[in-house]
Amino acid sequence: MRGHDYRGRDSLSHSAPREASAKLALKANDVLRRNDMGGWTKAAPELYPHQWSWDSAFIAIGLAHLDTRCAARELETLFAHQWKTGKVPHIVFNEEAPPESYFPGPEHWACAATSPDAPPAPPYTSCLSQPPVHAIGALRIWEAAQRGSEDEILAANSFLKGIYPRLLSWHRYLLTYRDPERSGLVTIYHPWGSGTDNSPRWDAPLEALEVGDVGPYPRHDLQHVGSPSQRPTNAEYDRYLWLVNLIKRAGCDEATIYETHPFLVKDVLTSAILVAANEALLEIADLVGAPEEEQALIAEWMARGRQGLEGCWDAEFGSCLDYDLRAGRPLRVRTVAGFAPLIAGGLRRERLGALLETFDSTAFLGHRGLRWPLPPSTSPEDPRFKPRSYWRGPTWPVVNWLFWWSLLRVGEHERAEELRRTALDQLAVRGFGEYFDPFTGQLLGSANQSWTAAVALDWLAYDPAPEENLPS
Ligand code: 2M8
Repeated sequence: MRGHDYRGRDSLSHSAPREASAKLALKANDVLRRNDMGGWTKAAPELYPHQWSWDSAFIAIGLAHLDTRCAARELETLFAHQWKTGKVPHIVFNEEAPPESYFPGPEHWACAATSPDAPPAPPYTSCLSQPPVHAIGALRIWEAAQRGSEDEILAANSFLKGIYPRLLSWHRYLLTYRDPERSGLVTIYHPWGSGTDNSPRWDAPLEALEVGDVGPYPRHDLQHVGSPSQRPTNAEYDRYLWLVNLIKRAGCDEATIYETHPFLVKDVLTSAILVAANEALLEIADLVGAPEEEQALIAEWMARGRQGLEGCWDAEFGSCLDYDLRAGRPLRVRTVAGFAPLIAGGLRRERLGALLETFDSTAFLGHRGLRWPLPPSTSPEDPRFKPRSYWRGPTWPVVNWLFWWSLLRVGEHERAEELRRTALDQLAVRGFGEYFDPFTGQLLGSANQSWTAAVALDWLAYDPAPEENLPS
C-alpha cells in the first residue's frame, strides 16, 4: 500500500496548471482552517457542528499535507472517545454547539446514561459507528511525516505507536461484536452507521419496520440546505429515530441489539473499507513492531473480509450486494457500494474486469447524462435513483477519493488519474460541496464541507508521474 508518490508540500500543483491548483489548495486549506475547532474539525460549518468519525479520518488524510501533528491530533481526539468495547462513536458532540444546531444531539442519545461502555463524561457521543477509514488516515500521516523534519518523523512514530492499539481494538470490535457469525462482513443496525444514510440500499429493511411513536422532533438540518429534497424525508427520519429508540431500549448492548433489533444488515461497503483499513493496520503493526500473533490475526481478518465479499457477488448486476439478516435475503439495489470488492482489493483478474465493466457501463460512469464522469451514489438506471437527494444519486467527493485510491492499489493507474483530474475539475468549478447533482453538477447539501476540502488536498499533493519514473 505504501509508496504512492506525493510531492513536497510547497508544490501542490502538478498536473493541473500550476496556478489554478495552487489556488484550489489554498481554498481547501482555508475551509479546513475555518472548520478547525482546536484539536478536531467540524464536518461542516453549520449543518454538521460536531466531530464525525469517518469525516475525521478523511480530514486527517488532507491535514497530513499541511501539518502532520495537527492531522494526528484529529484522530487522537476522536479515539479519546472510544467506547470500552472498542467502538469508535459515529459522532463526538461539540459541547459548545447550541442544542438547536443539530438533531439528534447528546441529550437525545444520552449514551452515558444508557450504556456502561460509553465514555461517562462529556463530550458525549452517539451510540453508532461509521466506516473504519481511520487506519488508512493514520498510515497516511506517518507517510507524510517521512517527507518532513526529523522532529516530525519522531512525532509521527510516537503517534503511530500510541494509536496502533486503539485501532486494533476498533477493528477487533467490528470483527467480533459486529460479526458474531465470523462471516467477514460487518453488520450495521442503523443506516447512519453505514455513512450512506438514505441510500436505497436500506429501503427494504426500513420499509419492513413497524414504526412506533417517535413524538414531534425538529429538522434543524433543513435550515442549512437549499431545499428539503436534498435531505432524507420525514418518513425516513421517523424510521431513523425509531431505530435510535430501540437501540437505547437495548441499553446499546451489542448482544441485545443482535437478538432483538429489527434492522440488521451486512454492509458490503463498510466491510470492504475494513479490509483496506486492515491492510493499512498490518503495515502499521509492522512499523511499530507489534507481535507476530497480532500481525497474523490482522492478515486473517483481511482474508475473511475478502472471502465474505466474494459471497455477496451478484453476477447479474456485476457488483456485490448487501445482505438483510432479518429478511434473509440480499438487497438488490444498484449503488456505489456494489463496487466494494474494488476497495477491499486482492481481486482475481476476472473479478476486477467484471467490476470495471460495470463501473464504465451506462449504469454508472458511462451514463450519457452525467455532467462529469464521476460515479453517482445510486445508479441512474435504478428505479430509486434521485439526482438531488443525498445518497440516492448525487456524486460524493469522498466516494470518488475511495475509488481513486482503490484503483491505484489495484494497478489501474490511468483510470485513477482520469478520476482524480475529473474530481478536481468538479471542485474547481463548483467549490467544496458535500455532494453534487450528477446531471447538472450543482453543489448540494453543505458548502465548505471539511472532508471534501481534505480529499482535494490529497489529490492536489499527488504526483502521478514522479520524476524518477520519467525517461531522461
Ligand atoms: C451525514 O450523516 C449525518 C448523520 O450521521 C446526518 O445526515 O445528519 C452522512 O453523509 C455521513 O456519512 C457523514 O459522516 C455526516 C457528516 O458529514 O453527514
